[in-house]
Amino acid sequence: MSPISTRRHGDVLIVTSNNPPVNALGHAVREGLVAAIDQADADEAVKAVVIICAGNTFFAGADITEFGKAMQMPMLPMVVDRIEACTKPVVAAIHGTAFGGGLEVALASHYRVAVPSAKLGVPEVKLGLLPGAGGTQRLPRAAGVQKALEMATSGSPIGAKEAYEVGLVDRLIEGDLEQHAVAFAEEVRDVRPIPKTSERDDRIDEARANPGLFDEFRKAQARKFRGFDAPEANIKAIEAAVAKPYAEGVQTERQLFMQLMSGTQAKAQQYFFFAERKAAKIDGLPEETRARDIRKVGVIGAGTMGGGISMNFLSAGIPVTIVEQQQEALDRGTGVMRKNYEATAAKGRMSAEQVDQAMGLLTPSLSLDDLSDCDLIIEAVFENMDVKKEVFGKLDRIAKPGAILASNTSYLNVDEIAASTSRPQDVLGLHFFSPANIMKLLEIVRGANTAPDVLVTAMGLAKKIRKVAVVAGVCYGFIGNRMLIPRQTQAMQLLLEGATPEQIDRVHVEFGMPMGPFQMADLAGVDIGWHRDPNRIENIRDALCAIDRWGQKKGAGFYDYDDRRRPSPSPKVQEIIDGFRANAGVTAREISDQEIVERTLYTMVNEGAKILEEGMAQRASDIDVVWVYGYGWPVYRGGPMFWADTEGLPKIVEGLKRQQPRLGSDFTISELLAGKAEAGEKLAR
Ligand code: 3H9
Repeated sequence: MSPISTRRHGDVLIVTSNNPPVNALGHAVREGLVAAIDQADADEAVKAVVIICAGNTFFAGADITEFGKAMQMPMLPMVVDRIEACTKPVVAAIHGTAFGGGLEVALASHYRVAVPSAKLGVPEVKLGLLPGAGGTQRLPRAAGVQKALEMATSGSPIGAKEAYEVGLVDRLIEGDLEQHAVAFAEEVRDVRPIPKTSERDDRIDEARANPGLFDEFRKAQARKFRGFDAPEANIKAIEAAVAKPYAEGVQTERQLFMQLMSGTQAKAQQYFFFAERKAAKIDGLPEETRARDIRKVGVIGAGTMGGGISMNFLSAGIPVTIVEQQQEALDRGTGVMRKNYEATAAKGRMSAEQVDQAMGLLTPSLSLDDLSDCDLIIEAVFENMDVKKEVFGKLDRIAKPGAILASNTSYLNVDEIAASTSRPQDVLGLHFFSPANIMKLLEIVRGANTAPDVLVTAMGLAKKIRKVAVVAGVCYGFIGNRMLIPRQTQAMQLLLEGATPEQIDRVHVEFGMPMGPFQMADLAGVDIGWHRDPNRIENIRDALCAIDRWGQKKGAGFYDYDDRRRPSPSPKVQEIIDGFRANAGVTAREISDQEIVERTLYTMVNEGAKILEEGMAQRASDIDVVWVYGYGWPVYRGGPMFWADTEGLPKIVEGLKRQQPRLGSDFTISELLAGKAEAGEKLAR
């Protein structure tokens, strides 16, 4: 049965799409839309058309699952042109998310009405693409060039109210959408000529009067777009809308679309779209598993981590009791939380009332006993097994039956922590990344005894607090930090052999990481995990910490910093490195950028493969989600596992073998990786 149905209301033809879950514009939908418009044209009794969608949303875009397969006619550009060519006025009635191809359908319609909660956007750039069904040509004509540039290059949607203000939506509808859309269609049924977005030039003329617009936009966004192909292609296509007649602009759009579609970046970004959604699925749980009710959360520790974790729940409207040992630390912690909220408000992203509302849900306390009514308790205390065990032992006595007990440990054994309670089935790891109120990633650490409903609850809660969660098994450092270890080890070793912090960081930044290992150490704090004994100097890091070079916060770390926190290479650090090299009897040699890639990135891939082979990640794509959201791995490279596939697994294995003598006696090549390379298989696909 076709997902498109038609019925008449007076002289208006109502065309309804019913293609759950998101009314993607798959083949049957496209075919049905063309047939419906043909029907409207052929039937004299029809004077106007309303296109509307059943379910949660207006068309959320082209059907991404069809990408890369043989194209089936009619293609979307033909469908939208057919809609615009209809001889009866067509009204798009929008609710939910009119995204990508969906917005292109709406733009080709002659009028657009929307409910106030609707969102309109062109997220193609996030899939490494551009709106390829006339969107780059019609959007600037309807919304103006500046707005079109912003929407197309960010992929972020705008709300219906803003869409109305910029001229993208003709009327906001309160009440029943279909009923009002039909009434609107009746109002405009006789208006001639029928307004076609492709024929509008008023907004284009505005832009022509401002020729510097595109280069200014490029310059202002250069940092954000670094490494990505799609934003520039979007800009070029919109530039063509201004510089060329409509039909030629469409051709430019087509060429750029095909170029992007055949590139690796689009494949990586589309892979990642599904990777992110797959991560939410937990393998091996009984289907009937239901989540526990979480109405109140307890957080132990009001430091940076505990405060950040608490803010997630407060922002989602969930009350939090936060516990510290000393009044002063408690006051400091809650003060920082309020300040963070106020900073968000100052940027206009929150109102003063919302700040008060969120903080109003917070109960500061000095006693763990106050956590007895919490449904979930998250411990964010000092990273030390004895301390954690003591806390969990106490919680076991205090927490109500069925409460979930979580540790925010970054490395420690969650099973050992669970064993200090009488209810290991209620215990799991919830590893937030710093700053915890901002970073999207959450590692859910599944202990040997963690109950299925505890996992399901954690996954549901992650969605509620707008995190992307990935399930990890119990191993040192879980997924993300475990893979960081070989990278850090090799980066330090490379310093001894002759590379500089600047060279290693540059290779990582050129690869697309937001920063390299030493820039990251300086930002996070070189002293994290340091033994705090300035007389015990066993490695380069100890030496830096001993002289107070703790990173940006001290104005010096692996780099020197000026008063505006701009880094420069440090002669002092080089002296320290040279000293360690001399002591180790190593002669400095020229290190190639490729060697840095092989020793710091290939070894990460190898560790990822071991994580997979040990079952510590459910799937390769989960590892990629961790690295993109937790550490800024460039999404246009898909993540370390996807990237390894694009490099070619045999090349990775060869590189590792070549470097093996330098990788330390503990280093072994993952059997899974070697096996897949040998068999011509891939890790992530
Ligand atoms: C495009 O339009 C190109 C054109 O310009 C040119 C063509 C020539 N296709 O996210 P959710 C699935 S490019 C296929 O969990 P939510 C999704 O995988 C497209 N499937 O729900 C999931 O499946 P499952 C431009 C899709 O409520 C299920 O739907 N459009 C598509 O949190 C539910 O998704 C976009 O990029 C799709 N287009 O969010 C929009 N979209 O249940 C992409 C979703 O098996 N989509 N699915 O895991 C979104 O942003 C969100 O899905 C949306 C709903 C906001 C719509």
